[in-house]
Amino acid sequence: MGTPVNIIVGSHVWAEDPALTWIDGQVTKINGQQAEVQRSDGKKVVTNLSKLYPKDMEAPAGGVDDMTKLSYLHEPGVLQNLKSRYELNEIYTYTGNILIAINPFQKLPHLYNPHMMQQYKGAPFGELSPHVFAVADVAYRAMVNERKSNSILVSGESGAGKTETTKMLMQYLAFLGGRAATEGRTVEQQVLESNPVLEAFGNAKTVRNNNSSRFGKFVEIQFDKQGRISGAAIRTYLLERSRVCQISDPERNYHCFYLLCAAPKEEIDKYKLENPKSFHYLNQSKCFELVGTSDAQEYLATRRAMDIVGISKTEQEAIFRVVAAILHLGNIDFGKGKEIDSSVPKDEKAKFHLKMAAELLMCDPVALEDALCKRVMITPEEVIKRSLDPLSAVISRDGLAKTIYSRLFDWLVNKINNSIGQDSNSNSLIGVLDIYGFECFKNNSFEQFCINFTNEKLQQHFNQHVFKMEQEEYTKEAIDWSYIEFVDNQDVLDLIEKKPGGIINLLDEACMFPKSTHETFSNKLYQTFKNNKRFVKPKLSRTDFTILHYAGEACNTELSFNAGCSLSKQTSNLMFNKFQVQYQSDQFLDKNKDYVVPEHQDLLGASKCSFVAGLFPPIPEETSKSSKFSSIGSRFKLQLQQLMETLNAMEPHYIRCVKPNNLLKPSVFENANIMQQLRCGGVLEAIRISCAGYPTRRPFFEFINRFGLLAPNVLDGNYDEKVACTKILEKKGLKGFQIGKTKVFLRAGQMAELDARRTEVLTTAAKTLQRRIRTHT
Ligand code: AD9
Ligand code: MG
Repeated sequence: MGTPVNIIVGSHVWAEDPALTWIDGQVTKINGQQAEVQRSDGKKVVTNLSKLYPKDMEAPAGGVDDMTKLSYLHEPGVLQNLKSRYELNEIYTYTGNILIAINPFQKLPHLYNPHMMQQYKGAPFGELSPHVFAVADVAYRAMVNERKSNSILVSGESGAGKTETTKMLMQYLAFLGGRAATEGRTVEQQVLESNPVLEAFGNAKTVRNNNSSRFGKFVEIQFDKQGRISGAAIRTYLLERSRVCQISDPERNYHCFYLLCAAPKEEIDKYKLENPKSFHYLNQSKCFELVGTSDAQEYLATRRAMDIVGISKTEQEAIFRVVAAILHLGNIDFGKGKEIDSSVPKDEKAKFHLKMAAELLMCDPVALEDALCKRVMITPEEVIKRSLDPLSAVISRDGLAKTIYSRLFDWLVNKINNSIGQDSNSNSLIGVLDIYGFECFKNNSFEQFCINFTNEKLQQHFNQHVFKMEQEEYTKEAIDWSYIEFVDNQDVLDLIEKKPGGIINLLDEACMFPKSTHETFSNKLYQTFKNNKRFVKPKLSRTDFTILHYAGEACNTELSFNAGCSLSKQTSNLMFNKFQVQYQSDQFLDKNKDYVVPEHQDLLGASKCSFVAGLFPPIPEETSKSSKFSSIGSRFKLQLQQLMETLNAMEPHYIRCVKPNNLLKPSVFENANIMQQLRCGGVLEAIRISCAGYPTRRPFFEFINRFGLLAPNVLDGNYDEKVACTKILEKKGLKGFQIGKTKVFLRAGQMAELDARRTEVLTTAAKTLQRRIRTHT
């Protein structure tokens, strides 16, 4: 599809530029398909006409608050709009019903104060400036009025602002659904305070974000019949376990470790803690402090939040004791033992840390040493104790640390859920999803595989909702509609999760077969998927594999849509290969195995501290025999399936967070970077839909009930509903609407227009009535 408006000499246009993505200019000459453009930076270029986009010279300087209001809807127009708004600190913009939020990387308190909340309460969507509060308000009102559950899905890449957005949503929902100040802790307070607790244990500084969530989260807030918060459930997904033992500069381990090292002196003394620099799990990176935050203060704040969510002082003591134990555990170095291939704590220092770890975990130090340095082998003939060499002992130690930590995190989530309480009577929920976006790094392992799998799932949900629902509805109603094609990602999902034969399934098989290696696993993948369009074996590797993910592709397809909108692939050759993610398979097998060494299980299950022992409940006989291995991949797949089922029963609202730069700095707007995110998040697709479609629809009778008073004579005697609706609309001079089989379909903004007319009529009628009453009395 070509450009929407003819480009002639003198036209103001956007031209492609490798560095800036687009730059504006004016056409000075046209020769066949070639145009000469005088760019605003002084350069003159010759380019193909089809690569130019008209620039809207009438566009308001400060941009428009909804992309669907742009006169020329194309990629440069969208980008320019976001940019001009961002310069004025207008970080929110709608695309129809989707909210785009660009991270300001600076505090904007005026946006989130109680006065703002009050303003958004009950305000019609679109009346006030775009805002997260407006999205939460729509979800809340839909829930109260229609008794239907709603979900708000927040997505975006690392550091884009998902978690901050989620917190704001929760704050606003607590404001709407909170109770008048009552004695003690309220449910909404507990819901809000669960955030700092989970962040202390599940967030860490990464290269991309100083407070990066290393787990996915779905919070379901339950409401009673009066619309008051009556309970909540928090589900978490896939905490990054490797971080506990392994970090690289300039990242940090989970916040809680540093917070504890900055705790008041009594605690430091009690746990024999020192400077974070002295702990192996922390000093693999040179970064110990976060600029602008005080770990000592955060420690106290976390403790306070724990009080509020209902974690008792005794439990808090046990939690931090376990955190301290993990730090000591990490400092147990091993040296060679007397026997061949055996290991012992290396020196006095290692022995001290072993003793400390055992003391804090309240287990026997000799048993701890054995659990780290030895393995029990059960053969049909006998039970043998085998020694581990120092390297294997380190792996064993790190395995123990990771298991303890992830169990601790799960305990916290469980505790918070139990303490807030579930309202089993509630059938009105608002679910808020804060989950990692697509990831593609230099090295991509099992974690990226799972994260990208999640995003494929969510992308399908988004597609199905935005695209399929629209199409199905239009088809059902026999509406004249130029069909929008979209690329379905079912094939990528099949590749990953199909049973039998998908990657997760093959990985599980490999994990169950003792002789498998990552080479045999990769070979199996190559054979199985050699003809799969979504799967590539990279030329220069014998164990990597590449998946062609959905994200980039959607924009590679030329789409057709109604006049007035123009977005096509012609300018979309930027950075697509980002979503051909190449995975390194070498750790897939290990990372997929959720297997607690029986020695570790026995050791901690026998801890004298009931909290620690509780983290390692006895495994039922049958399961311990039948399946030594439980698959993280399959469990995650199941969790995602459940999440999708939950989401499918809810009315979704989407917030797309965008990270304007990788410097994490305010006021830096990187064009190509942002464009890429808009493409991958489906924002451009959604714009097409919004613009081409009919966002508002009402059944005939509802429409007549509401707007019949605009043309009372149409409703005289026996009337045909469909004809009546048409007449009402025509009488008000509206154009471009569609009449389906059972419903009226309105273009964006038309509903508001009709509502305004209706308000006018009602006000006039009320005044007349008042006047009559006055003259009578
Ligand atoms: V990750 O996938 O968990 O690594 P998120 O969650 O998308 O990531 P986060 O919400 O943590 O990003 O935001 C990153 C940082 O951006 C925050 O720590 C804030 O410093 C900053 N931020 C984000 N949103 C806002 C905002 N609305 N106002 C001010 C913000 N600062
Ligand atoms: Mg986050």
